[in-house]
Amino acid sequence: MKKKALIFGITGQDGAYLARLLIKKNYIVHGVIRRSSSLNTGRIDDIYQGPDVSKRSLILHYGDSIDTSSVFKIISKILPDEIYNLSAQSHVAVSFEVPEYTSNVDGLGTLRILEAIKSLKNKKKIKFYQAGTSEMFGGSSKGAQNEKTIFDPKSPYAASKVYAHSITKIYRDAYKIFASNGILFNHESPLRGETFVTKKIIKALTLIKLGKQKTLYLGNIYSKRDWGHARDYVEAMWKILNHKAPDDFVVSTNKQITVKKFIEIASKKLDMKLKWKGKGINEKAYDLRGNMVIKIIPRYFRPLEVDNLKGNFAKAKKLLNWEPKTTIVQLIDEMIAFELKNNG
Ligand code: NAP
Ligand code: F7E
Repeated sequence: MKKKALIFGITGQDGAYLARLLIKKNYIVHGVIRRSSSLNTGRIDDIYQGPDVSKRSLILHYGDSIDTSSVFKIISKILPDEIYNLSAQSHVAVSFEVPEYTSNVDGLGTLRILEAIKSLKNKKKIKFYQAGTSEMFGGSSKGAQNEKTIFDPKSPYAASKVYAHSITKIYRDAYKIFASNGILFNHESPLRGETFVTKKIIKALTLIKLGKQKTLYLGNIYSKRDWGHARDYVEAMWKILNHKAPDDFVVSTNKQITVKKFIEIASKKLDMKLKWKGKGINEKAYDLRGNMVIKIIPRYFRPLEVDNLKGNFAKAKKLLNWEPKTTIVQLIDEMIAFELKNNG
């Protein structure tokens, strides 16, 4: 019999890659989508199967992580083998604007799923994956961060994810549920949301190159991130749930660069020469004709910044035989090719 997986957050970047991976692995994939006034299924349109298709490998259900009844109903109806909780208000800066909503979805949303799994324990042993984040480390360490590094969240988003991480461990230990935490560092792709910095940079530089945009506005370009590819990271999620025991794993590339360095690699790839002038809030980048193409503005700075994230995936390598396959340069190439194809 085919395995059944249920993905909360299937319409997001990771959900779209994970659904493809699981279908390739012969799963029947169920996904939770939210009702929205404009279509939010763009990332999974190419794998969508209508109700007229017999023996579907992808089935979508309306629900919401803040709606306890829909969470219970969907899980008890499907009785999946594996649940991946990717649903989240995932934007760090936005979490300062909507802290209560973020905590409800990202924190309590996890608890709702765990409660459903617990109540169905005697009917089915359901494995659970929680999408944790390097943001939980926040300001905690100068060096590389691993599973033993102390959490020091710096945003409502990160605090909610620390709660979700802890409650997942608690349900694992107290109720013997196969519940695992991924602690994933930033991962990107052509499907990344438009307001995350990598996508914002690649899209804007491509449009500037094509003469369709004038200026890119950014915040702190000196923060350092450990950026990998979402395609590689969803493979780690599946390996985490298919490991012999539930556990917590850091997933990263073990390398970091600044946002500014990311801009420099991308602009070079696009054959755009940039000249930086000024410092701090007055820093700007100009093209060779003297046009200002990048400007730093206060709006994109956060009330608290996390400036140093770099992982150590040694445990995932050792126990899961997982390692990233895509380099930062390959990631940037792929993101540029996608923008050129869609905007050229
Ligand atoms: P994303 O693109 O923002 O996708 C988030 C998904 O959650 C979307 O499908 C969204 O639905 C759904 N969602 C939001 N609120 C919901 C609610 N109330 N009920 C049900 N679904 C809801 O995020 P991502 O980059 O794919 O990341 C996936 C998960 O990994 C998130 O939990 C994120 O916090 C975590 N994470 C991401 C990274 C990263 O670098 N990408 C790193 C570490 C951890 P709509 O499409 O309808 O908005
Ligand atoms: O910012 C700086 C910003 O929003 C990266 C989420 O997936 O990864 C993501 O969170 C850095 C930060 O990602 C702009 O201040 C400068 O230092 O792309 P980001 P994030 O905050 O690291 C983690 C692991 C998650 O779990 C989250 O869900 O770039 N930055 N200027 C900017 N960031 C944005 N968004 N926009 C700017 O204009």
